Amino acid sequence: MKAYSGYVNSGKKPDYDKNIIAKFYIESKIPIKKAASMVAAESSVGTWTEVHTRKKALQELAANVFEIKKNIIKVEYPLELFELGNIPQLLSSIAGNIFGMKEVEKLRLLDISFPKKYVQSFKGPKFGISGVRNVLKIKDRPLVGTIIKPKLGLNYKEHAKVAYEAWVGGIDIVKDDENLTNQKFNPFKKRIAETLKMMHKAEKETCEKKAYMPNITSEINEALSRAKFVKDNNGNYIMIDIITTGWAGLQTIRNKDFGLILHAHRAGYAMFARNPKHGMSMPVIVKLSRLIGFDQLHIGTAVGKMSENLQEVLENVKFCKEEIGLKKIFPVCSGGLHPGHIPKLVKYFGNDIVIQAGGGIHGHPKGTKAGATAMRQSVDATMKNIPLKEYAKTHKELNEAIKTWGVA
Ligand code: CAP
Ligand code: MG
Repeated sequence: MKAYSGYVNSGKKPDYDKNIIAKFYIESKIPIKKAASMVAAESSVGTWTEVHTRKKALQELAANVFEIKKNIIKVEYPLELFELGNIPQLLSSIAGNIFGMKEVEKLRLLDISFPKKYVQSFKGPKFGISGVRNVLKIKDRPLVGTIIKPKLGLNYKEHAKVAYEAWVGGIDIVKDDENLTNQKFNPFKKRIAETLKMMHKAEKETCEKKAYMPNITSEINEALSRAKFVKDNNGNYIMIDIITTGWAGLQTIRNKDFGLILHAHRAGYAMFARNPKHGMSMPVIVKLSRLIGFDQLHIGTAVGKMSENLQEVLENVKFCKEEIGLKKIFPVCSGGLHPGHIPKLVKYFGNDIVIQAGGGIHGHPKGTKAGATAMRQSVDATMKNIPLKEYAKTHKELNEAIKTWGVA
């Protein structure tokens, strides 16, 4: 092994039970085998030139490229390279310098598989799908949520009132939008206190459990104190923008173990996840979020306003639920959705999903409460296998929604 060479050995069988295995897409002007060796070297123990300080022992810590199939490479990383329980360090290795190397023109981290010992060094989801269903007392139908719109600008009383309308209309979960935190026009503490008051009022009137996801995104100590405020005010969820908060911050929040359901908003993920030939795939973000311990995560819709196609969203859903020694987490479908989308979403992704609509509820011709009712009616029709247009004949709010946006 010299400088960047000698990190490719397809004869060495990987040990998936013991080590971390990463799968990359790679493009380079130099031969792929050489570029792959550079990636494995730079992301484990190597650098561009031989160093006299190299010890023989380094051999055991060196990453190994064990498979090259056209532009797809698989690299085995000895687990000892990593600090257990430390996501930032993991990513500084296998999602760090290698993305900026001159010779490596395109690189995408497609998937990572973790051995049990690494998975067990994280808290993982506290609730997961079954735990969230227990809290909300919703046995098997999809959960329905809304995002208060307009995303910014309402004052805290208006915010709470819109939330109340959505809850009494039939929505289970109300969330803050990704860029609403603690602005002058809607201070965090006033919003949370007032909106939780409205939530408890709606629960009494509907005899249904309701949920509110306040957005605590901010400098991490402030985020922690906001989470504590939600807990002290009998909240049941918190929502965090995971990309702008950063992986270290997410671990801090989870490790505090507030006993609140954690909802992961992924605003900004597309900066590095959207280009199919460069960056980090959404499945990797799903796995990292599960390791850290989120209970719910936005994963796309395939039918709404965001860019992912059906194949991509199905893969994201698969990684929310695959058996990796952690609780399964709720895939959240959101973005450009309305009541007419629900049958297709359930057909594609099953009942264990959270379906959220912002404009698709608050844009209903008869307002928020009717929009919420239309969403619930669409879920009810889907659960009874009744075509929406049929069900709409006897459910006016759904009928008005279909007239406005149609059935997908
Ligand atoms: C949806 C939303 C969500 C997006 C995020 C928005 O509002 O509140 O942030 O769903 O996208 O601000 O766009 P609408 P993703 O229902 O009015 O579209 O879930 O793909 O991360
Ligand atoms: Mg939003």
